[in-house]
Amino acid sequence: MSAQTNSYSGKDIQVLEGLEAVRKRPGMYIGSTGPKGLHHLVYEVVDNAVDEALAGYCTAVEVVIHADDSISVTDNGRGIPVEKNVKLKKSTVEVVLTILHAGGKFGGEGYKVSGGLHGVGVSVVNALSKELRVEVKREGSIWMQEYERGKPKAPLAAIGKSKSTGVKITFLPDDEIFETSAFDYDTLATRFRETAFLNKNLKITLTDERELEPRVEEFKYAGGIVDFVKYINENKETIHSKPIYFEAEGPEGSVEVSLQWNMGYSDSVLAFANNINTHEGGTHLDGFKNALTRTINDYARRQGILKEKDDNLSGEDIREGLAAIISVKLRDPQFEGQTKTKLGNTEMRGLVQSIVTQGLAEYLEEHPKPARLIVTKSAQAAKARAAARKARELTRRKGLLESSTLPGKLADCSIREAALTEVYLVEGDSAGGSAKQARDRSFQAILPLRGKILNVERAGLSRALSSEEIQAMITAIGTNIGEEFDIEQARYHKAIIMTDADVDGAHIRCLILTFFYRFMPEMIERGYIYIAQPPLFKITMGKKHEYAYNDKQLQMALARLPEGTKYSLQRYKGLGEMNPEQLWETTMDPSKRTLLQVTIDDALAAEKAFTDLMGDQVEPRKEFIQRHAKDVRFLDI
Ligand code: 0RA
Repeated sequence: MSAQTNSYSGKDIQVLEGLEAVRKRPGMYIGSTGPKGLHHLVYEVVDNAVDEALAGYCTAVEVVIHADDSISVTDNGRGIPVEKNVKLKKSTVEVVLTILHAGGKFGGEGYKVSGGLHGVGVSVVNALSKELRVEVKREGSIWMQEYERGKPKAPLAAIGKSKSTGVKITFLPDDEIFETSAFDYDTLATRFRETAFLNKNLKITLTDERELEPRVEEFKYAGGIVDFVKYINENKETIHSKPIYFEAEGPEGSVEVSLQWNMGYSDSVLAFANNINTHEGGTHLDGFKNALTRTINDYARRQGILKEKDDNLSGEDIREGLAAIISVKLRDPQFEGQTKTKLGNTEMRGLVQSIVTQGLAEYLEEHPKPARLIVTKSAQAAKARAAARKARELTRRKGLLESSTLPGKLADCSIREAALTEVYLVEGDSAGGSAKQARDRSFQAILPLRGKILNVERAGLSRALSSEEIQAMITAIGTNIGEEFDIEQARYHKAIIMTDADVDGAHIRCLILTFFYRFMPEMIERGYIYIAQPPLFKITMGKKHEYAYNDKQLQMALARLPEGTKYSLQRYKGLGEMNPEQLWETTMDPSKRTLLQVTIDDALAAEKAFTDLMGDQVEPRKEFIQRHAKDVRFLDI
């Protein structure tokens, strides 16, 4: 991205709204006050730094999760202007941090929304933080100001000298606002990895100081979205060794596309607009799909691989096994759709379509070997799809997927109102048995799943459907799948995955998430999928007891004990070790339990972890186990 040369001063900031509204209705600004909203605070600040990178001024962003779950974000951008805003009689820094939408980037210059749920601005983060400290390096000095729940403690003041520029924002989310304070390392890492892929050469580091030994990861990709595609196809057998890449810039904005086919059955086509993952698609994705289908069919006919009498290959067949990233940047993105993640700008359809048509046609001409493989694979996919359709019709005729024949293993609940009910997908029959005894049968259903359910990624659709466990899940949930999927038929609005806290459990959780991601993505998009959080430890002190859900909680609980107190410690290796009362009390009672709501990004990460595990290579499997080493200590070796 080329640097913008316009200068900027305090008076340009427009004044829109105060912060009271944000504290009153936080959900309106950050979506929720649960874990999702909590993490959005970090994204909002990081996205401001990424905006600086997009404008050509920032090369590095550092994110630190501190021991108390406060967050620091440091960048080396231009810094926030420090001079007094004449009208408002305060520094521009204070204006940016206390007035809604005062990002100062609405002049029509640059790409203004790089991300953030609603691109609401750092003032929202300030409003929802118990404490916030901003440090700005600019004009030769270091400037500092502190806030409490959005209110400045004192005006901006110089506290030292510096020749460089940049911003450091440290904030502690307000526990009066948020239901939870714990940041999830993997959620943040996944997001920053994605941001780094989308912004070639931008370095993002993530440090977790909550561990005894701080964990640090650096995300920086010289290949940008080409590296993203390689990452998706890592550990998969690919059809051509190098991802295809093309880019173009026009008055409409800029487009980058990278794609590579693998030997698998499913596609991973991700479209972004100004770094926002447009889950609902939109004009850029339409343009891509149109061009892909047309270009491959044209080529297949010209080469005589498709005969005159043959039907065209369908888009779906062509996209089988395709990993692709489409990233567009535009000045005034219009986000539409239920979750505001569908790009509406019509000019993008034509731009993407013409670039992909031209780039792909050229690639096919110049690379006849992979070109032929790609077309042959699509033709095979078409055949397999026809066979799968037949298999599905057969299965349906047998009534296997109808909700009228609920699986025998399902212990259903008595209430029929889906919005009020939940189903626990439980690993293993013994834990399933405990869960059945523990549950509140009026609204909680239990479906025990035996061992490892079928690998839906590798098995084609028709084989997956012949798995008893998969059939049980589909019929219990009631929505059907694929083209027949109907969210209105969902029998529960919560499907809660409950697995052991060990490597096998993590593996099975990945499998179930992959299943939802591939067969029922809308269940995830609607927020219907959750992960149960069983405790890892029970601390018993005489007649009293307490549970700990992670190492940190255990340490804190032990530290709280009065000196000399005798206690015993039980480590849970699996759900089966808890009796029904314990299971209810710790994991199933809605008034006490914590559930993690699954996002599409989580599912994507799960699928990735999953292919790593299932691949033929040993290295990624070893890595997964090392990453889950905490759980591995429970393995009986
Ligand atoms: C207002 C105006 C300008 C930059 C920023 C705000 C800014 C905000 C944040 C938040 C985190 N890091 C940031 N870096 C910059 C433009 C400054 C100019 O024109 O010099």
